[in-house]
Amino acid sequence: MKIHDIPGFPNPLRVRVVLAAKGLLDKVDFVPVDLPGAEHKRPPFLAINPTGTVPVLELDDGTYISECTAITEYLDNLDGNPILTGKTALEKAMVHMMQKRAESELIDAIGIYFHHATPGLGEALQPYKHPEWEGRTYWGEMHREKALAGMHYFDSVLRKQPYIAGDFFSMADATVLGGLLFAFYAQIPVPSALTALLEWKERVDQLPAVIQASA
Ligand code: GTS
Repeated sequence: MKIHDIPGFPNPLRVRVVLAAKGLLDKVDFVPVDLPGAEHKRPPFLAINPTGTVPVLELDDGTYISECTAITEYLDNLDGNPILTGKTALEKAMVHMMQKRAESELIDAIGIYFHHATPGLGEALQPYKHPEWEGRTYWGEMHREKALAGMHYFDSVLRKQPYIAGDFFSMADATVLGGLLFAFYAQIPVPSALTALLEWKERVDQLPAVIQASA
């Protein structure tokens, strides 16, 4: 298997955590994609993922799977023992619900803020984001506020349970982790009052899968 991604970036981290948790890190080859150079917006990459984003999983038979959730489902179920996407009907529903919230209320909102209200990854990519770039956009700024509201929401969730979707580390935790990495790059600090979210971050940063994925 191959993973097309770029190390140290937020959405790629989500899948690297999954690979580490499943003991698959050394079973894949990583193919670097030049995001600052806008390689992912040109035809050869768009042929493998029309949405022009990383990560993408390439299987040995030539199948390409994009979207972190789809990649996670595949990897988590390969050995018939899903540990990140839920085992029971209720667990699966909770993981998917919280995972979707982690995307829409946090990591995707930060991505919009980063690419549309800041210079983002630089000049090569900017034409694909905001051709009339002159500065911050109201739309981009709104998503900074949305991401902050998302942080407050996940803090409230973590005041009641140890992990984002319940009592085990799941795909939803990996998404929030990627979101907070993105928040760091986008310079949106987690407010100090969000002690449950900050404590969760310290705790999951110590998990072997997260340490291995971030190495
Ligand atoms: N929903 C997608 C997924 O789950 O895979 C999101 C993927 C995504 O946005 N990836 C980012 C990307 O390719 C990488 S990162 O910024 O999170 O590190 N961005 C490129 C771009 O041009 O927006």
